[in-house]
Amino acid sequence: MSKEFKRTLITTALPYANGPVHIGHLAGVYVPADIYARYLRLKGEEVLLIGGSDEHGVPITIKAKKEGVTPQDIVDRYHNIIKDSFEGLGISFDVYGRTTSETHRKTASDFFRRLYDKGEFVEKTSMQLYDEEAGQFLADRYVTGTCPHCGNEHAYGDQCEACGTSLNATDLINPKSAITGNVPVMKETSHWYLPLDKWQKPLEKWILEDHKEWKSNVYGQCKSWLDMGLQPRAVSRDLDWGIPVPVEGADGKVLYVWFDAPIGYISNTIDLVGDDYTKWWKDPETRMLHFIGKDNIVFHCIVFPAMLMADGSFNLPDNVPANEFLNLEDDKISTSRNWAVWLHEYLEDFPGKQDVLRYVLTANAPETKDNNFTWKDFQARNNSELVAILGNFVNRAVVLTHKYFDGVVPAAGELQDVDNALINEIRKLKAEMTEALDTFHFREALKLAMDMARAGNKYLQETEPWKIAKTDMERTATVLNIAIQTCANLSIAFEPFLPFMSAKLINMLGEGKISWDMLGNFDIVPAGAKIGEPELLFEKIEDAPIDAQVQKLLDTKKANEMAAWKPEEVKPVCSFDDFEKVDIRVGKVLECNKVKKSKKLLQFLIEDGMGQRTILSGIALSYEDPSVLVGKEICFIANFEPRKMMGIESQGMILSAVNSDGKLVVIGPTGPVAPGASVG
Ligand code: B3M
Ligand code: ZN
Repeated sequence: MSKEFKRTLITTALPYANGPVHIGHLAGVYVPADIYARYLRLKGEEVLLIGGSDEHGVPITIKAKKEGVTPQDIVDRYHNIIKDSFEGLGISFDVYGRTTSETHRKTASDFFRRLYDKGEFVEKTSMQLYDEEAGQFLADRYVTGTCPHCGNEHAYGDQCEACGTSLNATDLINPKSAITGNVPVMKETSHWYLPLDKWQKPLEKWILEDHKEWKSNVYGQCKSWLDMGLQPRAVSRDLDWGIPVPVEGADGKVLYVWFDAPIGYISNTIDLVGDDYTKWWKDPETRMLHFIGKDNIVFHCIVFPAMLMADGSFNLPDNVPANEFLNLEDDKISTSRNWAVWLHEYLEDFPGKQDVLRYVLTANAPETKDNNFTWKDFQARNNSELVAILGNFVNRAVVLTHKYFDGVVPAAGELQDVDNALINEIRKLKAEMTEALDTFHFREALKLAMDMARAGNKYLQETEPWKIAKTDMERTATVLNIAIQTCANLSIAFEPFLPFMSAKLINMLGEGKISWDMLGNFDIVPAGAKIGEPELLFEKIEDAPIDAQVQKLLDTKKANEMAAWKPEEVKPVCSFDDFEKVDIRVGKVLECNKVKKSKKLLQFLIEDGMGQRTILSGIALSYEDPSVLVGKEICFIANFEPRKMMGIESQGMILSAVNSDGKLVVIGPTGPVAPGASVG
């Protein structure tokens, strides 16, 4: 932190309310923001965690059109799903608003009008893409085409997801309407532009000189934008879904979603604290942080700050700790391909296991580079870290205290080296954790918290209270007192990460209010206090629920492949005479076996009406058990030139077709036909 601040305003990217949230959103934005907010609250700092749904823009209208419902229906549905699932995971928003609220309409509208009145916009008439069939201008995701920077053929009119470049619809090569698939025409329209070029110098100073401490992925993206030179950006659109441009004669024009959405952070603050919002947005002693994913960097570091600079009365963000992306089972998470773990489904499938997901997503957080989530890793981290290290330590400490002291925390006597070593270790880890949390290194901080539990286990291993209890109750009392204080330390250290576990532990130990200051203390639970019955903090996850999740993903992959499957193109015309040359017959399979030493070949013995013949076919990989074909009637080419393979002569060719899995399926008549019958 470069400056002393009195309070912190934390914003989290407003997810589009066109679908539920998935683990990629969580790992990139919401879990880290929640960890940080909880950490600051533990430190007793004044903090607000602001969230909400982004309910305007083309992603919403496209989804509505697809389903044949109104955009309002879509946002009502998903806003509630998203809000409930965040709550279910313990994301501790102080407010979770929506950009269709009246407060937001007014706040965004007034913001635009202030800038308009100050002459901060340039009104420009230009040629834009227009879909004549749909009767609509095409901007943002209404148009796809080839990215001029990287050649990705599926770039959107506002952004290329392959290279991350932010685009104008007219930049796309070979543009196509996402509504009708038509090639758009050019039509004149006028819009208001925010001249980002005007803010180039102040932005360069603010980011490149004054915020060298920003994460290198964020700083680097900003630098490359600034180096390219900023261009004016349109802040209005020709759409019927959004906040109307508050200027006379602007009928049919709404604010560009990326103009209104970040103002949503302000509106949601107003919804929470009313006029007091100025304290959070305008007092220079307030620090603002934007938690976002890497695809939103330019909007939060360049466009929104330029809007704030143009207004002149708001604070700029102090930091934008953006994350990279999380992949799922080595594949890019995708809403449209349904390749995701959806939060609301996770909460249903794994009730009471919110902390497991929070743990795994933090341990694999894509802080510096893209990272990967796999269900096997999820299971392993639960079983070998949460259960075997953290849960095991707490359970042993609590069970032993019950066993030897009836659950009453014994008083500690004189400390020995081993005791002091543990205390010092926990204090050292606290200092390292604090440093990691202050610099947004949440993975590292979580690892250090787990090291505290590891130190606790090592301590019990070294002191063996179950052995000394046989001879020395005084020493046992000291060891278990320290073990219980270590548990109390864990309830604090883990609170930002695993709030459900922490609440359970605090309750079990009968702790009062906890704070970050107390971390490192060894008198948190007073001697003489009665602690609760031991309760397991985590339970082992067996293979079955994990296999079920993996199967769900395999099913998705299959469904996607089927949807993407297209028949081959029809070959050039074949004359009747040509066709007549091919003698296709029905045969009955008498025997069918794999050919020894060949992976691909099956050997058929066919009854062909005239006798029997052997045919080899390269379909063994598609038939694990070739005997299923015995007795079946199949079609084969009877006059196919005989060929020798693996020392066996093949007298014909079995007909087969490829299914969507790429497997070959043998073709036969649909009713009884005598062997030898001609097909034609
Ligand atoms: N809704 C984009 C997104 O969901 C956008 C973020 C707005 S933050 C003000 O990635
Ligand atoms: Zn690109």
